Amino acid sequence: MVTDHAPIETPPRAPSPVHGFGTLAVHVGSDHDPTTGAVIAPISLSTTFAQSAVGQPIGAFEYARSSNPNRENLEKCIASLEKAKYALAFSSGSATTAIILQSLAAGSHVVSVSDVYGGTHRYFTQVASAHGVRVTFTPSIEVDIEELIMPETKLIWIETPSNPTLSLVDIRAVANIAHRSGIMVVVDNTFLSPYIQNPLEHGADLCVHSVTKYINGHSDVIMGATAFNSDALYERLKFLQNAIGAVPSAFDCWLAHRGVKTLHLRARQASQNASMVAHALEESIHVIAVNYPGSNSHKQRKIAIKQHRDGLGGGMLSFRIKGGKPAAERFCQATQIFTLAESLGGVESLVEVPASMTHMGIPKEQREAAGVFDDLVRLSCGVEDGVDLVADIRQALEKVVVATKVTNGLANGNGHPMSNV
Ligand code: P1T
Repeated sequence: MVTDHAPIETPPRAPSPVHGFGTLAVHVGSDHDPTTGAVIAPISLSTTFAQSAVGQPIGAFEYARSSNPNRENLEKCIASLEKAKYALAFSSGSATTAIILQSLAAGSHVVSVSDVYGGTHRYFTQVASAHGVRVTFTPSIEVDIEELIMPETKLIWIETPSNPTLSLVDIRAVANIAHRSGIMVVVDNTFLSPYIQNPLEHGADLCVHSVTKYINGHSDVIMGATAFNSDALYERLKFLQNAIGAVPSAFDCWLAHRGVKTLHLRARQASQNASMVAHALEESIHVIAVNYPGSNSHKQRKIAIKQHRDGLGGGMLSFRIKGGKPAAERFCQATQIFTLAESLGGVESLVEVPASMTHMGIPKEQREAAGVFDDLVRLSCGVEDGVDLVADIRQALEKVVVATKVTNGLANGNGHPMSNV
């Protein structure tokens, strides 16, 4: 297009660490377009970029698997929010996990917390071994890390809070021990988002996200990312990003970048809602136990206070319902605002039964050792009105109790409904 206008001079908009989270979320990687002044970046669909001479691209880009303007903008933004030097985006959270594991040499050993996302467990137990990486799981990593470390141990994998029991790990305590032996610590920060926790500030070497969840926040993108400070890691992971090619599309990067601009608002609201729901569940006679790191009843509340922004608990919680697996399943069908579905971290509230859904692939014995019983219900609180979510939970609990009474009455064959809840 021929234009009379000279490129618009954009004032320096360099993000600075002195800016707060919301300012960084809105502005980093979001420079005005230098030729049109567009406030929002266009979606760069081109797969390839012209070169003026062989090996001399006109701009900063060559081929879109290697890098793309939208991906670069999003990566810059995620890096700033995780207080990291670098971030790299991948086609899913699972691809991010796979690439970090593949960056290890054959023969390497990994120590992981037992309570991890079912897909992470599946990769560790069924895929990593194929390229010579062995994983040992532990339910109490702060206690037994020293005895689990071997000469071949190269990585410690932590999920804090864990999916789905919301157990916490003291990142600093583990990192101090790991670093003495030159071992890297990875923290999957998906459940809290960078708004509530920045693992690198607590000593982690890499922070991992399923961007699919809070960072994108609108349940319409599958993506993953990792953030870190090491130049050597950047070289290695950037190489693997291109060599393996598990990269997100430009459109998805654009969507996730739009989504992350409101992360601070969504995370605060989701956390406030989860806290209200956790309180209501704790008061209910139909509930055995509630796992919510924002509650004073959480057994590791002190870690939450140390590691989470303002001690916030985040938008995720889980609870054991009285009446076993049937009650858990009925509860998920009885909610009217919470949708029965896998995933989490979107603006809409979701409910699921991990033992039968997201964590079904983990053998029952191992699952239960990590606290994932058949009666465990997981909630992802969205950004709806908290009072409506509480009312929805209460009515669903009541419905389950009535259904349980009727079922038990019939099962007894005595015509007199009996409650075991
Ligand atoms: O779905 P994907 O973007 O590949 O992310 C995988 C992943 C990694 N880490 C954690 C802590 C996760 O929760 C997930 C995905 N979890 C779900 C789909 C779920 O419903 O728990």
